Amino acid sequence: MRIDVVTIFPDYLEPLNVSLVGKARTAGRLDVRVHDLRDWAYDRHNTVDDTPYGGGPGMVMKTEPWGEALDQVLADGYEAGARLPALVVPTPSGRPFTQALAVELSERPWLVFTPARYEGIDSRVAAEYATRLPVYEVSIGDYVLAGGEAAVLVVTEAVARLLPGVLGNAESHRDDSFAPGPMAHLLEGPVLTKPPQWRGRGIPEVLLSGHHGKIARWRRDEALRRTIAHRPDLIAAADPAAFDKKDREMLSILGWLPGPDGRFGPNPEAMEE
Ligand code: JB8
Repeated sequence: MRIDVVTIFPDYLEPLNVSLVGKARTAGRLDVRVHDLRDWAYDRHNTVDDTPYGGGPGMVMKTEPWGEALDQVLADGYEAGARLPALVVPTPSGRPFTQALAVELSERPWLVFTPARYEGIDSRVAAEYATRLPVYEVSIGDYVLAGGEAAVLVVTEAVARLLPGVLGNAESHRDDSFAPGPMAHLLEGPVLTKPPQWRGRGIPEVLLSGHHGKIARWRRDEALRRTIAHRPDLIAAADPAAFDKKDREMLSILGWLPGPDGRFGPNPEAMEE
């Protein structure tokens, strides 16, 4: 996969040289190019922003530097043999970035990221390139950053670990929370390692038993408990067929029952104070 990033803070993308993404690059699975947007701002001050039409606070990134930068980055990529580019535009008003979208992006050969600063990029830029390329406007969550660079790091890491040959067989994607599979609707429960006693805290007996069936059941119950506590929306949205008899017993203990449509929700009886 090829990734281009156009930014006014190229240094912000240094973490792409480290850890899993850095290794994917040195292993030849990922070709990352970071570009300085100001290289395409031709006035004396390399201006990339201006005041918003219609008034209001803040500044908006100008069309021309982005247009010149993207035309050049796309032309250079094509020249190097890259094909089927997709634009990825981080913005708090984008579609939510999910594991499903990470999988979709990981199947593309070439991603061009356009992280903005200020109040974002003049909307005509995305509209213009959307006539030629797939454009993904994505939000990594319901909070406000000062710019899109951190979102590029997030999306790139989520995508890179899905590329063939990057993770290795030991860490399969099958058991990832949010990936299709048995953990699709569940958060992971607790994880524990040695020493067996730490500051008076031990290890649940079942994990030392060697009984694989009981261990799997314990993990599943703890996953259900954590999901009800932190992300009840995941249980409420899940196809009830995802929950077996033992899951249903645990959900009932946690005060969750199937409603008229079969989906699980909090038992109003059990919800008193
Ligand atoms: C200017 O919160 B965010 C985000 C915030 C931003 C820009 C991009 C993304 C650009 N502010 O995901």
